[in-house]
Amino acid sequence: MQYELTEEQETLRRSIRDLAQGIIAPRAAEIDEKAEFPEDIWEQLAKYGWLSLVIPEEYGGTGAPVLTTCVVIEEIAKVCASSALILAVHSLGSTPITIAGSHEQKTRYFPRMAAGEHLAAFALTEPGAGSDASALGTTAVLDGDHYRLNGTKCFISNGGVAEIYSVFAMTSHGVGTKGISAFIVEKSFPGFRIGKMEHKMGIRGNPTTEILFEDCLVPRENLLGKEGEGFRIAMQTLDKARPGIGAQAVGIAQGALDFAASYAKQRIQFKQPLAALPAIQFKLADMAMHTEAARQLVYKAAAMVDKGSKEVSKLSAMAKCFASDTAMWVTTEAVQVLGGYGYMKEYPLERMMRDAKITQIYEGTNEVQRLVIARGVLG
Ligand code: COS
Repeated sequence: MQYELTEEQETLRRSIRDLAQGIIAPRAAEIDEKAEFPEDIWEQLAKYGWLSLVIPEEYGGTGAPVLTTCVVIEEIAKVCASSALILAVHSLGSTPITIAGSHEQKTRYFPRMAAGEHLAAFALTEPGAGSDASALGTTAVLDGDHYRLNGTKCFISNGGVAEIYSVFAMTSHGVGTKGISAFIVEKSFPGFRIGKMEHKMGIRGNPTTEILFEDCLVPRENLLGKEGEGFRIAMQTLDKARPGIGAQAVGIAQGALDFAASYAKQRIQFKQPLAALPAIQFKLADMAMHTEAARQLVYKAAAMVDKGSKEVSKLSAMAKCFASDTAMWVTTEAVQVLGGYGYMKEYPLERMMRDAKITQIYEGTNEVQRLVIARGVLG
């Protein structure tokens, strides 16, 4: 079964493509070079409603299907993976509230997130809890009307620029993952501090930071769901969000393929365009084949999330893993098509190759994805 987009999704694709090509593409190299968060692009995404896609309609959002969000992320990532992350992480950070938030919590937080005024982030990872997401050291102790949070989160995308954080912390010990709870934490809460800013290989236009909780006071009403439900909320969130990273990877791969193909038509070697050489044609053909296969898997996983399929953990993991491995391979091949020029910062391919690498690592390493897929296969 092929995942064809609806007329509306195709229209949205054309519309975000115009914004991506016209406004984001010319900024991409500079954003990477300066490692600056593109406030101007955040503004554009907010102004034209792209950040509302991931917020339910009844709370001021568009409530778009995950598949639509994937198409939008893909188009932005074709030209700038960092800019695509603004939406991908807004989606990741808001999903725990969509899944487990009460009507009051949604009424309070969603309208400004839909307007793009408040960005969201997802704070699960810690220095000692990466792939082993249940080994959290951050604690949350109930103290009157507040929980008191202490601990350190790391590698938080949208760190510092987000206003709202979905945070996971231990509320009881000795009961494994059942001791983890989820909270909505505002940047302005007392005891919340942004720590070290990371210097990264790629996605340099998105701030990746530590978050420190130093007796951070979180109102009791900001607990998401019930105590002990945090791990399930985190895993369900990742199931829904991973196709978005797959979409980012597909966008990076397509952007690299498009650039390499157009270069190959112009670059003359051996008295003919590179594109006339079978060695280059075969490379481009393989790159196109893998990219299209990854796109179909991402669209299928997204459609399955939208349908609420039971297979969603396995399919989301497949989509994220396959698409990110594809992006890494395609961008490496694209650099090769350009030869020495591909290695130079004057061309966008070395940036795309660096950006592709993180898609194999974040939102669960591809080793974790293979573990999840194997569990799905073996039952
Ligand atoms: N949906 C709902 N519940 C889930 C779930 C899912 N996708 N995955 C696991 N659970 C539940 C299990 O059913 C189990 O519940 P019970 O105790 O009631 O049976 C509980 O959660 C623990 O599950 P499990 O035993 O599988 O946990 P593990 O510690 O083995 O962890 C992995 C499994 C490795 C898959 C998990 O830690 C993980 O996804 N790690 C990567 C984290 C990640 O992606 N980090 C990226 C940073 S966030 S950008």
